[in-house]
Amino acid sequence: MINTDGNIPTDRDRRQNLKMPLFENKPELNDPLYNFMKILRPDNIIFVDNPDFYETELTENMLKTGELIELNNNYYRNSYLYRSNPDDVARTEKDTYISSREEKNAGATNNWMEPSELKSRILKLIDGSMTGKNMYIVPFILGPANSKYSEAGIQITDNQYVVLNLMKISLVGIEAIRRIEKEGKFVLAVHVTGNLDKNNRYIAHFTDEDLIISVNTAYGGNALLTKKGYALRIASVHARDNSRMAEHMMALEITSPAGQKYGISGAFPSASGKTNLSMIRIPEDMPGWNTQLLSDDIIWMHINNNSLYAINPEYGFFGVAPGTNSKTNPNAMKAFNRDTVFTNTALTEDRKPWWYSLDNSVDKVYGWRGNLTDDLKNAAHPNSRFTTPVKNYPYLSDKFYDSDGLKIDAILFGGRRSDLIPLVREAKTWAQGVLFGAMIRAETTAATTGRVGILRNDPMAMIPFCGYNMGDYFKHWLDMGKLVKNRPRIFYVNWFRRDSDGNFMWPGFSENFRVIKWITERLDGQTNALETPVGYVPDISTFPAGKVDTDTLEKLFKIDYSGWLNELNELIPFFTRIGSQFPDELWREFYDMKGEIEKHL
Ligand code: OXD
Ligand code: MN
Repeated sequence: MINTDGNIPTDRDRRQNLKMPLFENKPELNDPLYNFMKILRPDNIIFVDNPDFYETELTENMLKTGELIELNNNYYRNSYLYRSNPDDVARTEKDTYISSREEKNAGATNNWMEPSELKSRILKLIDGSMTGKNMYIVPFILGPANSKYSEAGIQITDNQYVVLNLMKISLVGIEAIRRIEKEGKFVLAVHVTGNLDKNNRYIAHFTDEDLIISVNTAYGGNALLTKKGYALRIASVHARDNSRMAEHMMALEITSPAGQKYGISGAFPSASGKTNLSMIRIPEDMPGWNTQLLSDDIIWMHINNNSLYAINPEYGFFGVAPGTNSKTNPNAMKAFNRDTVFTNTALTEDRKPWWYSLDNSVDKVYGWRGNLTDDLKNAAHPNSRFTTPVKNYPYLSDKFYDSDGLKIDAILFGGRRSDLIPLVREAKTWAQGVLFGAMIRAETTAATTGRVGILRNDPMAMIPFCGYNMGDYFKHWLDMGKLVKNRPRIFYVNWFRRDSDGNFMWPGFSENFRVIKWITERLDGQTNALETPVGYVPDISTFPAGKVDTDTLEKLFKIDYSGWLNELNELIPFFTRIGSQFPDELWREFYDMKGEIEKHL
């Protein structure tokens, strides 16, 4: 079946029978692909060298089988709805493994299994699993095509939905093969749909071998392996070893009315407003300001000219649909009205994708499982998604295509917290900023399976995504601060404070830009802040608060010392669990902060 001579087919007639080798100049690069072909035994091998061609082809196939539903072309051009298996709708962290050779390199916050044990379990599940099916070989580049900071890899999969989504979120095509040949190495990501058995699901990262295998799931975060699997878990290991950073962050370029530019990045746990912030619209009373998106979810940072620069390893959004509307994120709506695959949203009778907060002018819709329903609140799945190419976004930074990327001046951390955490505060030093990131605890949402609304420790929003020991990761952050001369300043924001009646105290969305403006003033040394044990907080007399009254502002910036002491005490067991690799320097920062808080009690 596998023909080992001949060339790569690139046209329609030859596509169904890929002739190996894929790599002619470095034949040894073919070996891992051969190995998996022998195990998986597909009927056909399809090399996705030309995404435009395959986009049309796969869409046609999936419309014929009913897997895709064509949306109303008057409102959503070239866009489709896909309904997943109801047991496969979110990331499953219990099935996600960091299988490093040594257990201590995975650390206490990751699932670990010895690599040969994990492989033998997986091999039993995937042996012969592509017989009767096509195997798609999808080569990709993560990052700008011309950047030395980008990396290339190959995903293999038997799933057309996965290929279609990969082509929207990653730079797929033949150029990746050329890059891999030049670099002599690549990350291999193997995806097998299997029978979607949720009791035998694995998303396994062999971090010492640049190998990912995902089986019995087709959900985006588990199966689009260019995203969380490679761009975060594997890339965080590469970053650790190369004085770089791979972070679960949005990034945005801001231009002031005077033409001054600022690069801002931000890490927030899943579904805590990261996408909305990356696409923020400026309030109407702030003419002259501009924002342009670099990334909505992931960045890779490197040192350049003594500063930190960020590139975006992705080429598309895989965003949460519910909550998006013309008030919360009008810019996303401009991007996903074409070329988009919606997954598990509801559908209106006139074939538009739908979720409760989008519009309330309907009485019934088709729910995410296909049934006509008037239970509107539950009609879309809470983790339903849109997959849209970044190039559709109207306000994309030109740094997106730049080989060096965007210079980062400020890093934001944050999370959804209804009490205690001020609207914004600034770390006094880089090390204190690292502690800010390590201290993130946020209320959980629907992006992963499990309970919603409980507090979860999620340092740098990386708990589900760090490919190595969290203690070593903190150390890496501290070390990076020592290597970069012009360090970005670090801030912590919380848009989600509520009053005693449960109402939000800060209006959020566009209004968050006022906080960003304050941050730019801090970067320029234009505004004073008050020093507290938990960082600098704004002086409310000069804070650009918009319509929020002074009383509320005072509450938003008040430091509740006994609440903070409690917060720190609750962090101790979590930090302790990380174990001996938790850096002493970070413990010192922590106890300094605790000591300062105690002085106020
Ligand atoms: C995502 C996530 O899908 O963080 O981006 O869960
Ligand atoms: Mn994310």
